[in-house]
Amino acid sequence: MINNDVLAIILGGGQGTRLHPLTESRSKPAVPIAGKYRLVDIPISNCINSDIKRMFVLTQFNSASLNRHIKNTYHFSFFSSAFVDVLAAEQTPANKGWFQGTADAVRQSMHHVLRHNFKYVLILSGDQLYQMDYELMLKAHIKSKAEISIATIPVNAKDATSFGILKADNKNVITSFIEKPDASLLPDWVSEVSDDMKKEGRNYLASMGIYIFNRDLLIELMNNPDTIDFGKEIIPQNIEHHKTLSYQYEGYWTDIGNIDSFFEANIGLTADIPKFDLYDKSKRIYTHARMLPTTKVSGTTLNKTVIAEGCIISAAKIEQSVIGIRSRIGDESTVINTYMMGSDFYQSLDEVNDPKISTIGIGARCFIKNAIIDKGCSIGDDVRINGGPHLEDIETDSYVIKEGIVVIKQNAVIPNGFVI
Ligand code: ADQ
Ligand code: ADP
Repeated sequence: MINNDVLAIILGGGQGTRLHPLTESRSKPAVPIAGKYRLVDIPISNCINSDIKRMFVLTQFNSASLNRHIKNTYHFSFFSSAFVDVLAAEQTPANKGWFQGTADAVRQSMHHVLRHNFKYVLILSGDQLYQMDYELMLKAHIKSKAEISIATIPVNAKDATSFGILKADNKNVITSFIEKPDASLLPDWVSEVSDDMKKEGRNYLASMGIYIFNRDLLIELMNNPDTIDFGKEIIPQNIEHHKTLSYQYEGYWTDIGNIDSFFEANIGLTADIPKFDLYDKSKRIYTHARMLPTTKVSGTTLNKTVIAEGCIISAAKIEQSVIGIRSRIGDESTVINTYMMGSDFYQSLDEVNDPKISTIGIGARCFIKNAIIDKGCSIGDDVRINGGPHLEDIETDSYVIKEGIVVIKQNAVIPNGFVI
């Protein structure tokens, strides 16, 4: 079993500024997605589905919700070597601060990683939505006798400037690589891609930020403390000296590193046939088994809406929205194009009826459009949140507006009649 030779390292995020305010009080891997999962469930599930069962999650800070989620979710047999370990940036005599970049994060974790037996390290990004069989990539890596492999995907010119762009020869060996090229450089970077991809204008081969390194090479590269990032330094500096394979993937893959793409990826789940398939039992996405009750809906018109377990809904209308676990939505409210994350717990009936305690969820007669509502928010009655490009970016104590998307911060209390 070649998979026993692999150890996965999931890069759980830098300081999380691009996903602010969702990362204000939790680490990025713990950000809730798709109504019931956490970001980290995606790469972990891909690993489990690829039969890779030893994983480290590197994160900048140790959030209670991430640790609780991992501990409550990923139980392996007593006799198995499988594990999911969270490694938070820690101060040691040699390292004084946070991870400076992706390679620095791996470097600072090497003393934990090297305690295990492995031949290959699979390095994964923690903020991407896709389902990929890493075993196929590993087989291609071994067959080609490469020392490094990079998963790659054809992208169009508009997206090319946000990624590492590369060229490969007819044996898929990478011959050149540039991290996030300036648009003026793009004409020189057109890569060989299939006719189907050309027809879609996807002429540039981008790195997906998914790497396989042979153990010895990784140890050697991590010995140089001056390189702090894979995309900016390690990859461009090493393709000439170490055979680097491009493993091309053409399935659905999206980077969800900022609020806009995070919102799009979630709302995308409400499409008739979502590009990210949560209903494929061979590519199951795992998460915490919460034993929640069924969702109760009364008097609501539902259209293109995904609703997680344990919700209590009596809204007038919900359209093109993802409604997360334990959400409450009150009478006559309308929710459109919104991702509501839900709540970590239920309030008791006494709490719900106590006027001194804010009720978690959305109250009565609200209108909510183009919003992300983080966990535990209490939105009063008659609140109007109408997100869209007409709104300017701002930040207040209880919400942030980014590119027209209104993000209500975790546990925020929005009073009756409030208008955004
Ligand atoms: P980016 O996505 O811009 O480009 P980066 O910000 O380094 O790269 O993030 C890669 C992954 O590592 C993300 O999951 C991120 O959250 C995490 N990460 C970032 N800094 C970290 C840190 N200090 N500690 C722990 N985790 C950290 C990269 C490559 C490009 C490639 C794209 C594909 O550099 O070449 O095209 O990924 O998305
Ligand atoms: P998830 O259900 O998304 O996996 P977590 O495991 O992170 O969430 O947290 C759910 C747990 O949060 C609940 O079981 C509950 O114990 C706890 N919790 C957090 N805040 C509160 C609170 N204010 N009151 C009661 N329980 C809380």
